[in-house]
Amino acid sequence: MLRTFAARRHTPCSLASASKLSVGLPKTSRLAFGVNRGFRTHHPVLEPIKPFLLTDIGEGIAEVEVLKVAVKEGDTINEFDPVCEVQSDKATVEITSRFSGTVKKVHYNVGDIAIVGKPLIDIDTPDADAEDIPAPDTPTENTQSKATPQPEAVPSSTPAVTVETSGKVLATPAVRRIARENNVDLARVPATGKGGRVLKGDILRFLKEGPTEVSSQPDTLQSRPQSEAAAEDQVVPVRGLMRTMIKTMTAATAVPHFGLDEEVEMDRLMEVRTGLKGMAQERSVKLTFMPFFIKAASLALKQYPILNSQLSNDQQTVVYKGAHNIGVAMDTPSGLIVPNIKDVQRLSIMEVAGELNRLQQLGKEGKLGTQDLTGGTFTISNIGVIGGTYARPVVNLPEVCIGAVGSIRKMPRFAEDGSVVPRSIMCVSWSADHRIIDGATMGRFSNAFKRYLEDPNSMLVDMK
Ligand code: CO6
Repeated sequence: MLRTFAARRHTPCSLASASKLSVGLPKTSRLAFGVNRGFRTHHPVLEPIKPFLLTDIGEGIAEVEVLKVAVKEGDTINEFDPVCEVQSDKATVEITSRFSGTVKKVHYNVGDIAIVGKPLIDIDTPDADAEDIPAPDTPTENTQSKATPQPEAVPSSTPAVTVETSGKVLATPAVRRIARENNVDLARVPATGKGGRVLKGDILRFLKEGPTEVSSQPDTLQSRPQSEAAAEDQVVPVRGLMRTMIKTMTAATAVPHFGLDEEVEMDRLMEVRTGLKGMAQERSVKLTFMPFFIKAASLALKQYPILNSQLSNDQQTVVYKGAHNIGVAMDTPSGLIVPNIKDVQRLSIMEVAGELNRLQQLGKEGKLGTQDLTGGTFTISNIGVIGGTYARPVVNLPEVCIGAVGSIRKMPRFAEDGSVVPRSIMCVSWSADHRIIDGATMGRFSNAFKRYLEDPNSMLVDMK
C-alpha cells in the first residue's frame, strides 16, 4: 500500500507540512450589538468574554487534530501568542491569538479533534480596541508577494490567516502592514516567533534598534509513536498522518486497480548519472536517479496523456491535466508525504533535481507547504532507496496512475548472443485506475518509460 494523502477532497497530497496559520476572532464576535425586543440599537456593547473560534482554514477542512495546547485557564495571553497547534489533512498549523486578555476556558486537550466553527478557548478581553486589528491575508502560500494592500476591515466570516511555506517569511497581516508602511523587508527582521515567525515585537524592535542577532529553531513534528515494543498490548489513538492515510486509502479502495510490473536495465543510466554528477555538484545540485525517472515519466505521459488525467466525481468526464505535476513519495521524519514537482514537462533533468532537492530539504525540516503538497497529477515512489524489489502501490486520488521502483540489483541476464551477463536491474510496478485506464495503455506507457531509462540519449530527442 502506498501511504499517500488527499489534500482536498480530490487532490492528492499529504500533510506533515509546517504551514502556520494564525486564526483570529471574527471581528463581529468582538462586539455584541444590543438587541431590544427586535429593536436593534446602534450602540455596540463590549462583551468581555469571547469564544475564540476555530475559523474556516480553507480547503474544505471541517476538523483538525489538536497537537499542542499552549495556554491554560487563568493565563494572560497577548496578541500573537500561540494558542495551540493543530493538524489538518494538509498541514500542521499554529493558531495564535489576535487579542490580549485572560484565558477563561480551554475547550480542547491534546489529541482531541477540534471542529471548525467551534470555540477553542474563551478569552476575557479587556476593553482594548479590537477595531485596530488589520485585515487578514487570505490563506495563500505567498502572502508577501501580493501587490495590493489588504483591506483594513475583518470580515466576520474570514479568519486571520498567515501561512508560512518554503522560503517565505511567516508573519501576521498586522506585522506585514507595519513592514509595508515602514518600507521594511520582512526577511531582514530577526524573528523570535515559533517556526521563524516575525512577531509584532520583532518588527517594532527592528524599527527602533535596527537588526539584532536572534536564533530561532524551526519546530519539527514527530507524529510517529516513539514507544519501545511492549510485551503487553498497547492501544494508541489513530492520529496524525495515520488518520489521513486511513481516509485517503479507504477512498482509494473504491477504485478498481490493476498492476503491471516491468524490469528496467539501469546500466547505461548509471553511467550517464556518474558522468553528470560533477556538473550537478558545480550547480550545487544532488543528482540521483529520481530526476531521470520523473523526466522519463513526463515524456511518456506526453504520449499517453490519459495517465495524467482525472475522472470527475460524477464519472461523466475525464480531465486531461495540462501540467505534469509529478508527486514523489517521500519518507520524512514526520512520516510519508507526497509533495509534487510542478510542470515537469517544462523542466530539464537538472531543474527537476533542483526541485527534488528543495522538496526533500523542506520535507526533512517539516516545512512543506500546501503549494508543494497539492495539485499532483501522477506519482512515483522510490521504495528502492529503502529496500524492496517489487511493490503494489495504490493510486493517489484523484490521480489515475502511480509507479513504484525497487532497488537496483545486479542480476544475471541473457545478452543477445545468448551469453549470460551481469546487468543492473530495477523493477518498476505500476498501478492504475482500471475504470479509465486499460492494460494496453499502461503497457505502452511502461515500454516508453523503460526505453527512456535504458537509453537515456533517447530522452534528448523528445525533450523540449
Ligand atoms: N536503488 C538503488 N539505489 C538508489 C535507488 C534505487 N532504487 N534510488 C536511489 N538510490 C540511491 C541514490 O542514487 C542515492 O545514491 P548516491 O547519489 O550515490 O548518494 C542514494 O540512493 C540516496 O538517494 P536519496 O534518497 O537521497 O534521493 P533519491 O532522489 O533517490 O530519492 C526520495 C528521493 C525522496 C524518493 C527518497 O529519499 C525517499 O524518501 N524514498 C522513500 C519513499 C517511500 O517511502 N516510498 C514508499 C511509499 S509506499 O511505495 C510504497 C507501494 C509501497 C511500498
